[in-house]
Amino acid sequence: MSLLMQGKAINANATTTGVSADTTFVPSQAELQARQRFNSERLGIFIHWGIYSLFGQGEWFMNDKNVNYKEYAKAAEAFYPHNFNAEDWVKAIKGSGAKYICITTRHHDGFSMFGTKASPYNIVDATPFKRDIIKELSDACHSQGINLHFYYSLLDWARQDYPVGNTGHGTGRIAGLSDMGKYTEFMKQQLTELLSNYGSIGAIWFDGQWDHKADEKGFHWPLNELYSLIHRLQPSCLVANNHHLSPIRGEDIQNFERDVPGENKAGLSGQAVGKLPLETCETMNGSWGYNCTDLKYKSTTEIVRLLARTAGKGANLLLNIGPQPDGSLPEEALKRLRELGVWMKQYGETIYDTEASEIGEQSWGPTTQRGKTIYLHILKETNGSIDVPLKSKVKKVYTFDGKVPLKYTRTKTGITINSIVTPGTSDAIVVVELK
Ligand code: FHN
Repeated sequence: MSLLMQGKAINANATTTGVSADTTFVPSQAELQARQRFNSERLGIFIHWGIYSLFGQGEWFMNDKNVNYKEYAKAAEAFYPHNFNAEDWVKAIKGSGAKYICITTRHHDGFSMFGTKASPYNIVDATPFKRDIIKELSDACHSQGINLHFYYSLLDWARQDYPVGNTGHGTGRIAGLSDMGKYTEFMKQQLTELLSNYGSIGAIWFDGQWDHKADEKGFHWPLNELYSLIHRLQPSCLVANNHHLSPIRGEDIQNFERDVPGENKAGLSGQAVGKLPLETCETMNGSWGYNCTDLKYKSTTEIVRLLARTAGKGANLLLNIGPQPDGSLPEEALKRLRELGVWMKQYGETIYDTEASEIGEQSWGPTTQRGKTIYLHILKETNGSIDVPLKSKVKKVYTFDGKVPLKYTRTKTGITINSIVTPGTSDAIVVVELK
């Protein structure tokens, strides 16, 4: 078990003991269709926004600096994001080619970014801003036609009824006051609100299960109750749980944090890749919540390459932005959204609604496939030719740009494509049509 201070996660053992999963669960037709829709989308934008943005040190500030929850709550009294404009956010995000937005409705700090009757500690009742930004965002998403997902933290550093786990030890909660039954009712009330007051929701994205050890005695995450509530309230709402374990019944998406499925460079994704729709989440710079010292944004080329690599694994990329305390998206993020949009307009056909191809990822780059068309995403310099292992018979090979036919020769294991020019672009795409 390891605590990553930047990855901000406890990596639990690969067991689901301690979790009440419904072993009889069978996904409904609506859910299966929603999985299909999700699986075709390939690009989503993650938003980590809360009162923590005021401190400019990321969403784990409260834990990292051992801030007492009563002191931390004073930030709510100063939260007035006067530049927040949901329509503008959605327009900029849609412009990137993203098909969905996933926003933090309540992160580990326990502050609800929506108007909830379950606790006064929320954006409507506890800030001078008084506006339900989740309502405004959901209205904008529905009117502009982009799917909306809700991030929801299972753990809470501010509530007494949440049993103290691996994190949040310095936030002033008194261990003896925990009451998991009461906390479960609180979560159920909030999830009911989230799925009743904001129209159709594409997915609930849970996080924080790793706060309690998988084999902890006497502790049970009530996942069965939460998942069945979600499926009952909105049958087409998907369930994702970023627990860094293999998915359990009732879940619709397998999540990978900061890693392409099958890789485990960040140390949170050792689980085997399963059959559910896959999603990789990654930051645009290095932080989830707004961090005023983190200006190390990935270049658009790096993002495009990551997108091609995740699509090559049959996964979606959920790319994160941490909005500023004034409610605007950082200029560096907006720039990348615009540039990504230009790329997606031209090359989206090779990404959306594709699957992992029979070729897989090669030394020169990943591959995607739709029907009998395979897209080779050449990301690395080549010496004028590439080897493509392939069992199927080839009809034609050509460049995606300009549809220029390319010569190829048969080899024992597939084909070698000649006269490959690797331009200085993010991704040189070659199309292979199969017979
Ligand atoms: O602790 C969180 C972190 O703040 C952030 O929300 C990421 C996003 O995947 N998930 C958690 C760590 O697993």
